[in-house]
Amino acid sequence: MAAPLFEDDSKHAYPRDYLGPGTAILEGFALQYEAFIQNALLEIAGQSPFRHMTTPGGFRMSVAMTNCGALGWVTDRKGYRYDSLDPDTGSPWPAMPALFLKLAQRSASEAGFPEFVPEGCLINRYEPGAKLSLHQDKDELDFTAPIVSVSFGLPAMFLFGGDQRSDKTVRIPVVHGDVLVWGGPARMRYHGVMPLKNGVHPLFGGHRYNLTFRKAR
Ligand code: MD3
Ligand code: FE
Repeated sequence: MAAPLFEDDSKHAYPRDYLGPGTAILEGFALQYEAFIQNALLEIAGQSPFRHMTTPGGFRMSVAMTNCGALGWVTDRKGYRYDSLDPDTGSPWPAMPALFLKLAQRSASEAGFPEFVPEGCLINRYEPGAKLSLHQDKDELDFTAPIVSVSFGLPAMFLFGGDQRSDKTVRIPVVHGDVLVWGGPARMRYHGVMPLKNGVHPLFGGHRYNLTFRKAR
């Protein structure tokens, strides 16, 4: 870890490529969008409510999900895939708000991916105890595009591994307003989220929200 520029930078300012080539941790980068995003999430969930999907193996996911944009990520007994329709409503997913796209593209540019055009945004809602086991994101057809991850609400501990499930993992604390970008050589790295701890966030209450912007095809 590089020396901090200022005394009180010690908890912040990760150096470039801290987690390896193709990664970027943009601390607080989404803070200026918090009010807009809070409102947008209410509108999106009003059209396509958060739901606990089922894995192909038959397990109920502890994380509740919805999507916005042209393509949404879904899972059920038939498998993982992207779909232009919400299976619960039979309608297209809510449109991606212009500011979501702007935030995603600004983030990707900061991380060295200026061409990024996401087609969908998967929205994960964590309640205390909810977690995401170590996995790779491999349901997209284009691995040259990065994934942009934006976190709001309660803090979480992120697990970041290598290209093999058995590679050692590091823990990265992620808080309200943080943006993480994974592309290029980092795109297929295993990752997960530790069980969420209890708490109350002033804006988002007892939940954590994570938005992942993806180019699906
Ligand atoms: C590292 N969500 O929805 S994205 C997911 O906090 C997911 O809910 C996380 O993992 C969450 O699939 C945050 C983190 C992420 C996404 C893609 C990656 C990390 C990645 C691709 C390669 C390496
Ligand atoms: Fe993932």
